[in-house]
Amino acid sequence: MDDPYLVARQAADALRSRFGIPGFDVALVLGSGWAQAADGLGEPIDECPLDELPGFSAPVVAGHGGVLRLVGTTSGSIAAIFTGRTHLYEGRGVAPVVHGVRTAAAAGATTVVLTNGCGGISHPPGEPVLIADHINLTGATPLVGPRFVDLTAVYDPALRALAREVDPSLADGVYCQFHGPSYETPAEVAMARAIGGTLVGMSTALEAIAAREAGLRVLGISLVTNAAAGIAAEPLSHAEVVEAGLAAQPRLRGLLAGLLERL
Ligand code: 8IG
Repeated sequence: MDDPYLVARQAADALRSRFGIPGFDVALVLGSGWAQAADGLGEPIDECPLDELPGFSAPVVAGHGGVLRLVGTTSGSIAAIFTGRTHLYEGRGVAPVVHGVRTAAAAGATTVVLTNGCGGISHPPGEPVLIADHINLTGATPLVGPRFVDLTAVYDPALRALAREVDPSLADGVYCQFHGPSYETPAEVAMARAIGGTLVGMSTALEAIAAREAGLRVLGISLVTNAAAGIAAEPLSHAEVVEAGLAAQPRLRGLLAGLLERL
């Protein structure tokens, strides 16, 4: 990708002219298991395939959509819902992974809600978990050069409090981002636990870093779709991922609806 910040501004400009809006306020990125929960949220404004915007490509994972949907919220803001994301394991590099976040910032957004489906170390499948902090185990970063971004409070404490107004029983988690696409070995999960991780996944941390660089407020919410490897007796399957996502829909929907009313 050319200068990724420039491409993000181009994508934001393309959005503005395509939708005839000055920008949007909130970006919501939907991970595995979240698409249905976000269906019909807010007042629909417009949508377009992501790959028709500069710098975006079509998604590769079944169950990850590839649409940017604009909706109006009851608080009067405009939310942009990204129904899919690019993952590091696709091999296109880090810039495409964080392009949505940078585009949101260039389009005037102040807040990004990053959701994902992940493996649970100390949370059961079907549980949504507020990300309190992350550990970036990818060996990658979206930042190049002397960009010494402070990551003391990546996941905004005020936004986390807001999420708990909506759903007071939300647990806190520490999300470990692995490169993927293979799931972890049991030894890797044991390592993640030993260093303080409670969730394992393949997204979110790199996007959160780029979001903080751009000055966005970040909220991260994981849906535990499976026990991490070695935590439960059975091996992992994609079917299990899909099933746990379905069972959690009502709770996720309530959470997203409540958040959109407040952001
Ligand atoms: I859904 O168990 C989902 N995504 N790394 N590990 C990792 N990513 C995941 C997992 C998991 N489940």
